[in-house]
Amino acid sequence: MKTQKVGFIFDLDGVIVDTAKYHYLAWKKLANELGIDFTHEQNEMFKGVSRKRCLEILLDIGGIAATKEQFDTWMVDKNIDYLAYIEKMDASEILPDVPRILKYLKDKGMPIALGSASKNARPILEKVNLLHYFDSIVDGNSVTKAKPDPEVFIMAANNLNMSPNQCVVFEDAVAGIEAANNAGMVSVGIGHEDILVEAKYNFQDFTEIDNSFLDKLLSIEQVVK
Ligand code: B16
Ligand code: MG
Repeated sequence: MKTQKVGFIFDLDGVIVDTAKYHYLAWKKLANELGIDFTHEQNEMFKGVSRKRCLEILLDIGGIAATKEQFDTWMVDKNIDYLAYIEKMDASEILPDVPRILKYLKDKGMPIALGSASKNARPILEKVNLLHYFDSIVDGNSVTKAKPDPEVFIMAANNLNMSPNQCVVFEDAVAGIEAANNAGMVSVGIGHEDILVEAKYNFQDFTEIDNSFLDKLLSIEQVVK
């Protein structure tokens, strides 16, 4: 099969590792301190969303009006708790078959980037020992606009020297799939297809992605539309 160079952009939380459970525990602790109940269902709204936006949503849920100082303090408090969980992470927390996919693409010489809303993306990739696969890291420290704005993925494509229509994005959040589509990239949803309805392709997880699907993405007719 004829192959071309394709840029592969991975989201972090929910795609490479399940850090949502740690975000949840840290947000729940803060919520409870503020007298707010915070459920797993509500945590769904936080996936792929920036830390600042998460706190705004949480305060809305609790009907709490915060001063700027309180807001900033709570952002820091939440992150300190979250980082305590991250500190204990290791390679056992990588989601199934992610290393297989990264290795396959790397061996084929494909450029690989991270496109995440998290400001903690780099230390997490270091902790789970996957940082070396990535040619570029675009994260919450680099972007000004949150998904579904395509900024994060466009920046990743630029860093990889690829045009958007030569890039594939793996995402678990609705806003992330929208961002990939808005960027003019091929979106691959990782998660429930009834939630990620806008994704061009959908898989429950990476164990469902075989080499022939990756090869299909590497064939000129399939990727560039
Ligand atoms: P941080 P992703 C996102 O990661 C998480 O899904 C979201 O829940 C979190 O609020 C956001 O990162 C910011 O994370 O507090 O570490 O900066 O899915 O975009 O990789
Ligand atoms: Mg995600």
